[in-house]
Amino acid sequence: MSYVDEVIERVVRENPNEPEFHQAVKEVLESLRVVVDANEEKFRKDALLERLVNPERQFKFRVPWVDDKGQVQVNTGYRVQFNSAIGPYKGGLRLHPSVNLGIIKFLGFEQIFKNSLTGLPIGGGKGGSDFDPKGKSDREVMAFCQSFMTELCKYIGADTDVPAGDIGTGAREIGYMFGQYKRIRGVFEGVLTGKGLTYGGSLARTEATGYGLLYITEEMLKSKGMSMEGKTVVVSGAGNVATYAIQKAQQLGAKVVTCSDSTGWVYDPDGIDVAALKEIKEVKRARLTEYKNYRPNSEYHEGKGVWTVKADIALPCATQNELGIEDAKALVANGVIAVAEGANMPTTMEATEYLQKNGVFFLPGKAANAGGVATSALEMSQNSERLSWTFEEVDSKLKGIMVNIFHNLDDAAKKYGFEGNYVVGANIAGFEKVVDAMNAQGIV
Ligand code: NDP
Ligand code: 2IT
Repeated sequence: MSYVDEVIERVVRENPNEPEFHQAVKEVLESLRVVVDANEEKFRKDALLERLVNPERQFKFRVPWVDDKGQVQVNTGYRVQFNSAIGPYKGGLRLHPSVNLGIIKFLGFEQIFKNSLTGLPIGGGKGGSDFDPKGKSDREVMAFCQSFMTELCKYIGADTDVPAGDIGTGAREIGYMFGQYKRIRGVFEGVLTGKGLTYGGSLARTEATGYGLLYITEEMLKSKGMSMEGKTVVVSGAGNVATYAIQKAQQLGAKVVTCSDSTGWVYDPDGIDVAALKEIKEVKRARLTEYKNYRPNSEYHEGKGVWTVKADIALPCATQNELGIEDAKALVANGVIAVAEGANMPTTMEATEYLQKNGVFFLPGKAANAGGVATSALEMSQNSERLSWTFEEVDSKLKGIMVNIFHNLDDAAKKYGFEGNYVVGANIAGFEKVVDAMNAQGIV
């Protein structure tokens, strides 16, 4: 049996009930086959792949907090410190009822390669909790965040592990967590990114993931003699990534006709109104059912459906495995040109293969959504030098990073004989730097 197959089998056996983690490992290792086969003897002897798929350490902890009725609630917190070969652990904190260890491990594993692709010195990590911020008062969210950080603060620090936002963790949650960290540890340092602008946050971090997604998509289209100008776009999600992806797509001259949340989706033939979306989601924290009040010409539908709308470009920006084989078939039948992942692993493996086989340009999340964590690393730099850069400075660095990522994965795909396969390109390009650093640092 090949080394890759052996390690995949072992991961499945040793990590039962973690299907998302299996999926992420399979996708990466399958596309590394060509590199692993060429170095099989050395990699085997060093157990390189076994070390890569085992987190350096992981924490699971109790998070008790008191709700507004005086009732004690108990959630579970996680932080997985996956790989620190190229820098301190870096990755978001997800707050969503679906969170479990397997989900955090899949996200942490992806983060290793994503962070490597940014070209910045950040290792891979991820954390979160099964706490659901939806429907909670600000005080309840604060109580949860303080309890969560009371435990998490033992394991993180500006030079060891720097968490940030993800699903359910935005500016409000980061603020409460930062306050509690400072209170307990007594240090004002860049221990979290995505902070508010008045206490060490970076301009353009809020926009970075969505903007970065469009910068890399535009660069890919440019390499094919095309651009976003005049394209019709379907987006899923209505959170941080989706909102700023829609905004930048519109700035580049495209028309975005959909967005979605966990209960339904909107079709707006005149193009999504970003100001309305922000008011509904960021200010009122309400459902997309409200969108019709702002845009009477739009339609609201319950359930899933954005991938059935005819479009040139599809940008999944909500959550994992939200774009399956039937969705891929619908997109292809409607003539989609490109799919770029704003979310982490939103496309199933079967759907990815179907899109690629049908000539759709496919940009995987670990490259396409790397603008968020890249800008987090820029926030760390600003915190270290105790300065803040202008919006234009950060945005132009972000753009440069995304353009570079595209060419790195395009070149890696070509070098190994997989021209146009950006999944293989991204995994190999991300892997090469991490492996070089792991080899240099000995068996650790
Ligand atoms: P938000 O919490 O801001 O928004 C998430 C959006 O997706 C919401 O509209 C939410 O619906 C919807 N959603 C979440 N879970 C589900 C689900 N199970 N089924 C259907 N819809 C769902 O998160 P972000 O925008 O930050 O994150 C979106 C994706 O992007 C995630 O995969 C995240 O890991 C990834 N990502 C985020 C980065 C960042 O900087 N924030 C960086 C790189 C990747 P509702 O409004 O109903 O809650
Ligand atoms: O998935 C991701 O890259 C993020 N949620 C952002 C991580 C970060 O450290 O900014």
